Amino acid sequence: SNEPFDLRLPTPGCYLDPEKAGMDSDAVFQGMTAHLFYTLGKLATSASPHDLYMALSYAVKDRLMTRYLASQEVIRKKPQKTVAYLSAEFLIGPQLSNNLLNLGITQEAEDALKRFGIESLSTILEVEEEPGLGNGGLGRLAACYMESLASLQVPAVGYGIRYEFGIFNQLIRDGWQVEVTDKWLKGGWPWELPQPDESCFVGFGGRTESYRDDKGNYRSRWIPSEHAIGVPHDVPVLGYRVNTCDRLRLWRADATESFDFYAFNIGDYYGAVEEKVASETLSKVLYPNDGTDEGRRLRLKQQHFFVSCSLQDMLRSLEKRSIPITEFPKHWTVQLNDTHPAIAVAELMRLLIDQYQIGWEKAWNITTSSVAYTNHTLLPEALEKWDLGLFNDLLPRHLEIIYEINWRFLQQLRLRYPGDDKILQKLSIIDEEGFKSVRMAHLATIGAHHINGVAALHSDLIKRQLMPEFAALWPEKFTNVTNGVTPRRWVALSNPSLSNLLEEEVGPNWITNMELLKKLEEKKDDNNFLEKFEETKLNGKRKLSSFVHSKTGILVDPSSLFDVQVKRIHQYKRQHLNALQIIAQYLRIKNGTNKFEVPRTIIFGGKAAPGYFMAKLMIRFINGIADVVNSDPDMDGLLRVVFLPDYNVKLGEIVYPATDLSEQISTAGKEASGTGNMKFAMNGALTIGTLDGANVELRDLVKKENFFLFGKTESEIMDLKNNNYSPKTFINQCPELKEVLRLIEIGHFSNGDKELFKPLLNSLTGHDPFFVMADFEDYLNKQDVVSECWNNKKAWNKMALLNTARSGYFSSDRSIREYCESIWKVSPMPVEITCDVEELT
Ligand code: B1N
Repeated sequence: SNEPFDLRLPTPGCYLDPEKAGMDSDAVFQGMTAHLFYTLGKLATSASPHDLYMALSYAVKDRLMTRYLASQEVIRKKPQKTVAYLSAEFLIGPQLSNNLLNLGITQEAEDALKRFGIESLSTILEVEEEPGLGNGGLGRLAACYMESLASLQVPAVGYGIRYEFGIFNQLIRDGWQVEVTDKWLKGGWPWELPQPDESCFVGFGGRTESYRDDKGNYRSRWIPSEHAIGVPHDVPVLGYRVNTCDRLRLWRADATESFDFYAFNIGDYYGAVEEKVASETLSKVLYPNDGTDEGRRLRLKQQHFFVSCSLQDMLRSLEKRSIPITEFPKHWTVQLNDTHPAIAVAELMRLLIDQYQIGWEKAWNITTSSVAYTNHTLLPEALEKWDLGLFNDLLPRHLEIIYEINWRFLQQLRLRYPGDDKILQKLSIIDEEGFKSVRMAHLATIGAHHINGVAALHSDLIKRQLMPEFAALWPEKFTNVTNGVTPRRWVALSNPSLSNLLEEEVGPNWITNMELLKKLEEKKDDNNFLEKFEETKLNGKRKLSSFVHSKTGILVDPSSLFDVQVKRIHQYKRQHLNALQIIAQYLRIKNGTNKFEVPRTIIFGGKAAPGYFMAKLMIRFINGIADVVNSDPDMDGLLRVVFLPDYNVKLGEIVYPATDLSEQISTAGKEASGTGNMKFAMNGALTIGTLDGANVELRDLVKKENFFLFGKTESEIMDLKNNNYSPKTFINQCPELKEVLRLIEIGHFSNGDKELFKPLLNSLTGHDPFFVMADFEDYLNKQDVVSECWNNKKAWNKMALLNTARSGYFSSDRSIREYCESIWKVSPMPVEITCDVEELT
C-alpha cells in the first residue's frame, strides 16, 4: 500500500531555522527518504523496520546538529565553566524516543512513518538496540544527570568508555542465568559521531627516570612501554525543549599503529599484531560487576585510559582557546562518579607537572579546586583497592605522585595528631596491611574539594562509619546530594497515559517542574479523578501483561496486584527475602489459612554478576518457586510468579508504569540510595521498604501513612551484628518461617533435589550476613497490611496518587541544581540560535 513518493532532498540547512522549519512531518519524511537512499542504500519500497529505524534516527540526529554545534560555539565565544562528568558507565537507554520527545516532534515522526506504511511509532522504537554501557543504578544515574544538565542548559561533557560489548544479555535456561555477549553495535548505531582527529595518546607501563631540567631542577619523567590511542565517539545529549545539546564523549581504544612495521620486517608477524590486539582489548568489554571490585589489571587500564584521554581533552580545550592552563578550575569542574575515575587526581597532577611544567603547590591547588568525588557505596567489597605491585607495573609515574601526595598529607596529619600512628595508618592512601594496596577512595577524598553521598542516610553513614577521621579533618568537604531520575524518560516517555492525565490536571510544565505535581493532592478524595488515575495504571499493566506473555508464556491478570522487584540481583538487596515470603503465601493458600483473597502477580527482573554464585542461585531459586506456584491449580487466580529475563532500561520503561507495589527491601544501611524506588513512586506505585537509602526520604515526603515500612533500622542491625546475631533465634520464634525453610530443604522447589538450594539455606540459617531472618516476620506481616489495603481500592488509589504528587523532589533536575549550586558553582547558559547559516560555519 506504499504510494509513490519523491526522492527530493530537503533544502540544505533548512532545519537551521530556530522555530519550526525542518521539524514538520514533511521534513522528517524527506529526511528519512534521503537517508534511506544515500546513507543506507535502500529504496523505501524494500525498507525493513530496521532500515526505517535507522533512517528516522539519522533524520532526527540531523535535527540535533544545529543545537549541538551552537552549544559548543557558546562556550568557545564566551568561555564558561563546564561540567566534566567522569564515569566508567553511562547506561543511556534507547535514544530515538528520547530525542523525539526532547525535540518535540514525536507526532511528526509518527506521521512521517505512516507514509512508509508504518501505523505506529512503537513498532519502529521496538527495533532499537540499547547500548548497555553500565551495570545498574550508578550508570543509569550518570545518564539521567546528563539529560538534566542539558535540560537545565548547563554546559557539560560526560566522559566515559565506548565499550564494544556492554552488559551481557541474560537468558534463562532451566531456571539458571545464562550470559550472552551484547553485540549492540551489530546493526550499526546511528547516534554517535566519531572524531578521530581529536584522538589522544595514553601510556602504560615502562619506567620513570629522573633528569635535570634547564633550570637545574630534578624532575621525573615517565617512559611508558606501551601506548593506546583513544578515539572519541560523541553522542549528542539534547535537553528538553531547549537548544542546549551537551555531549557524551566516549573513548574507543585503538592500537597506536595497526602494525609494528619494524617487528613485521624482522619476521615477528604475530609479535607485531600482539600489541595492536592488546590495546584494542582495552575498550572491548564492560566489567559486569555491580558493587564488587575485582581488582583486575585490565580494569585499571580501562580507568586510566578514559581518564587520561578526558583530562587531555579538557586541557587541550583551554589551549585551543588560548586560556592559560593555570585557569583550569575556572573552566572545568570535574566530577568523579565513584572511585572508578579516581586516578584523575594523580593523572591531572602528572599532566600539569610533567607536561606543563607547573610546580607542585600550584598543580595541587588546581587539582583540588577542580575535582569532586561522589561515593556510591559503603560495601567493603566494592571499595576499590589496587595491588601496589600491579599499580607500579602499570602506572609507575602515578605511583610516585601518589606517594608524594600521601607524604604531604601524612605530614599534615602528624602536626595535627602528634604521635598517633594509628590514625596515619588508617588514613594513608597506601594500605600497609597484608598485600599492600592503593585505596582509591582515600586518593579521591584527599584530592577532592567535596565528597558527597547519594542519599541523606548514606551521606551520614559516610561521615559516621566509612570515613569518620576524614570527616573530622575536613567537615566542610562532606555533603549530600540525594539522587534523582529524569521525569522525561521515566514518566513522560514511559507512561504516556499518566502523562496525559497530569497535563490535563496541572498543565504541561510538570515535565520540567515536578513540584507542580503537588497540586494533585487536591484530587485525593475525588472519586472520578482517582478512577482515571487507576485507569492509567491499568493501561500500563495490560502492556506489561502482554510483554510477560510474549517473553515467558505466562498469562497474568492485569487486575491482580502487580508486586515488582527489579534491580541487580544481590544478597544485600534481598530478593531471597521476597522469595521466602512468596513461599509463605503459597503455604497459606495450600492450607486454606490465607487471610485475604488478593490475587497477586509477583515479578522479578535483574542480572547477577557472572561470577557471583549466590546471586545466580537466587535466580534459580525464584524460578524454582515460579515453576511450582504457576503450575499448581490451587494458585490460579491468587498467585503468579514471574522472572522477567534480561532486565534493562527498555524493559524498565514497561515495568515502572505497570507496578502497584515496589519492593525496596535491602538490609538497612546497605543500599546507598536506590533510584528504582523513585521511578516507581513517580509512576504511582506504593513502596514496601526498609529505612534504607533514599527510602527514608521517600517515606518522609509521601508521609508515613502512604508507605509500607518494615524491618530493622540501620542502628538495630548494627546492634544485632555487635551482639552475636543468631538467625536461629528468629527462626525459632516464627513457625511459619520454619515451615518455609523446611519445604525448601526437602526439595519442594527443586524437584526433590535436596542439594540444589543448600548453599542458600546454609547462608540464611548459618551466618545470615544480610539479616533476612531478622526481618522476615515483620516483612510478612506488612505484606498482609498491603493486601488489606488493596481490598479497599479507593484508599489504595488515593495513596498511590499521593506518591506521584509528592515525588517531585526525586527529579534529577533538583539533584543537578544542587550539584551546580553547592559543588560545581556553575550556572545555566542558554543557547540562542539564529537563522544565519554563515555564523555557524
Ligand atoms: O549506585 C546507585 C545507588 O542508587 C545504589 O544504591 C548503589 O548501589 C549504586 C562498582 C558500583 N554503588 N556502587 C556501584 C557499580 C559498578 C561497579 O563496578 C560499584 N553502584 C552503586 C546510584 O547512586
